[in-house]
Amino acid sequence: MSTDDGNSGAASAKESANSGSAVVGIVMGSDSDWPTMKAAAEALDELGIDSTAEVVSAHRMPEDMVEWAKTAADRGLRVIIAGAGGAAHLPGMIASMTSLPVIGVPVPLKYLDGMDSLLSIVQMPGGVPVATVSIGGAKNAGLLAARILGAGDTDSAAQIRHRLDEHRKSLRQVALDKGQ
Ligand code: RP5
Repeated sequence: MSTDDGNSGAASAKESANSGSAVVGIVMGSDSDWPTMKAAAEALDELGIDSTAEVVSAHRMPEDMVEWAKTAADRGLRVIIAGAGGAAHLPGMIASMTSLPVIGVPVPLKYLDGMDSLLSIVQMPGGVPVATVSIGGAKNAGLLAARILGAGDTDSAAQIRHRLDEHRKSLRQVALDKGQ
């Protein structure tokens, strides 16, 4: 999936998603979330994992959200990354309608520095889990999705684990470079 710097990224990503090869579904409440959420797509791209990105607002298009969530597994998705800001109900609502793992990304908005998004996403009632990353932590959401996909017993899971191993090793050099 290609990514760009503009807010149109989610829309163009949606077109590329229709190939049917995506195993990670990235969903967000607004195109304005894309500058934050694209880091998840980039992390997955670097690991060779196909993803799709779409705008599906919990509040502005609830019927679309229900359809998207209920059909996610049948469309081939295996992990969902859901990002939203403010009254961020999207990840929890998605998790209530699928048994796929859902990773929530609190998107920071102009007011409250993303604390509202974080608390909306992280405080799920028992029984409906959402794995919440840090405020704006879309990169880690992508990496966590990869770890979930890499936990299986298949050859493709082993390949993902190998790429994640290489990525982890590369972090040492990143730390050393930052110290210079
Ligand atoms: C949320 O409202 C979206 O996830 C977004 O973070 C926020 C603002 O949306 P826009 O007004 O920018 O479309 O539902």
